Amino acid sequence: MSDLIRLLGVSARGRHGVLDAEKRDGQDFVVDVVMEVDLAPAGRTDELDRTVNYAEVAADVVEVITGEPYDLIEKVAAVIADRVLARPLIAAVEVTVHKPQAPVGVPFGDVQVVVRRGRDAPVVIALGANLPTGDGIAPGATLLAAAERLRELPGLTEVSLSPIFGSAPVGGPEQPDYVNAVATARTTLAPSALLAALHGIEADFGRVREVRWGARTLDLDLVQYGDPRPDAPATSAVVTSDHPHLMLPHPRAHERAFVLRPWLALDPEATLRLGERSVAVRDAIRDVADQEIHELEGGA
Ligand code: PH2
Ligand code: MG
Ligand code: MG
Repeated sequence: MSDLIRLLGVSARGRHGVLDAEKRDGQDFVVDVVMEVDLAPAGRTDELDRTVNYAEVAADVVEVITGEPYDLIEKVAAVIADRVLARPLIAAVEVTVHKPQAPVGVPFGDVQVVVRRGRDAPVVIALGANLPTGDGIAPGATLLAAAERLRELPGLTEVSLSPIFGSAPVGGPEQPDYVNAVATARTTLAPSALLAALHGIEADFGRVREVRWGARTLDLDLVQYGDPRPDAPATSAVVTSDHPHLMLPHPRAHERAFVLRPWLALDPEATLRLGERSVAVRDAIRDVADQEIHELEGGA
């Protein structure tokens, strides 16, 4: 059973409707938003940035009600659902738009449309390791085992793993060379839930978080969530986030050969969202040509 936030009865005047008089005079619209969000992190920490701020969602709803007039409340509901799904902690949403003063022609109580939207998005995950685990698994074998764990993760499908590359460490203290790879997949998980699952796998391989950019047994970074093409539907659209616990797309992926090279090897058409722009990985890679990286013969 999943956790929910229910925001009910947000109301404002809008000008949505097919009739000229509706566009001219306006009427009241009432909106309910039910969001599937894992509330355990907020329950544990009592921190607002671990959950969805319902006041922000309410402000978005009012903006859509009072904004561009549409003919249909179906469209109003769809636009609200898309706005809600842009938030990285939300797995699925149900939006109800009520139009209690609709020109129905006979006495009636209420009319409502309900739209439900989940997620189904392509994702890109970068894998890296440069220390053996406590029980002696070498970094290359760790990457292959981690990819197996990704294949077993509920809500993650179509997992493909790139060849494994060796790379010189970028940044951080002096440390051993890395092995790196990239996995692409599709997911129905919210970005935050996928990230939590990646952290769980890291922990299972003995990852400890001490030195920033220091040596590690396993690093799983969520590089990109969603389809970066501008015309992608909202259920698979790229999610951008400067949330303190979840930066999306990964803020440094575009300047790291150890992400771009394996990604390109897996998908020659790979595209990376950078701010408002979509950049072909095959182009971005030219700017990192100076970084030391080579494909390892026969994988790990
Ligand atoms: N990861 C880092 C820092 N530097 N360098 C290489 N070559 N490969 C990595 O995976 C890597 C790094 C922080 O995650
Ligand atoms: Mg990293
Ligand atoms: Mg990381």
